[in-house]
Amino acid sequence: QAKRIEESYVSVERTLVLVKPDGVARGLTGTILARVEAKGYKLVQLKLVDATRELLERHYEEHVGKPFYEPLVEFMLSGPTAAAVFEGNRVIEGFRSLAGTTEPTLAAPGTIRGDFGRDWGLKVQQNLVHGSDSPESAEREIGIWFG
Ligand code: IDP
Repeated sequence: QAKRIEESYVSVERTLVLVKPDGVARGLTGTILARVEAKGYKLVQLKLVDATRELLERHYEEHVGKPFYEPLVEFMLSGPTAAAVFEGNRVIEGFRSLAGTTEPTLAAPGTIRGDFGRDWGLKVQQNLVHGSDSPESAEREIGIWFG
């Protein structure tokens, strides 16, 4: 464990954070971004985006064909998304820990999804935020949203 901590100590990364349309519509953009900043990560890019189907097809490439794919894309088309890039040591893992598990009903209290999200019936996809899950995904996703 000590070795792992030492090795990861210098892993400065960037991650793509999205405040999804439910978060923007509920007026939680500032609150959510403030939590990420308060944990100590540096905001390096930020914009509000009306995502297109083409952009979302690229972003959610790995989910094409899954039963939740089409409802997810429809949801992501329903309003603007706040797209941000945060930087810091192990920010990819750090943000995902802050976000909480995918299903907001089960996400731990203290996390973004746990504190502000819940199950809205069939709309499991409404879980407020997205965060890249690896350095490779982060590079790919930042390219998609910021060019
Ligand atoms: P993550 O956002 O927690 O990394 P992923 O498995 O990458 O979760 O799924 C991407 C997004 O797809 C989720 O954030 C959620 O919005 C949606 N999603 C995932 N699984 C389901 C599901 O079973 N039903 C509806 N939506 C889902």
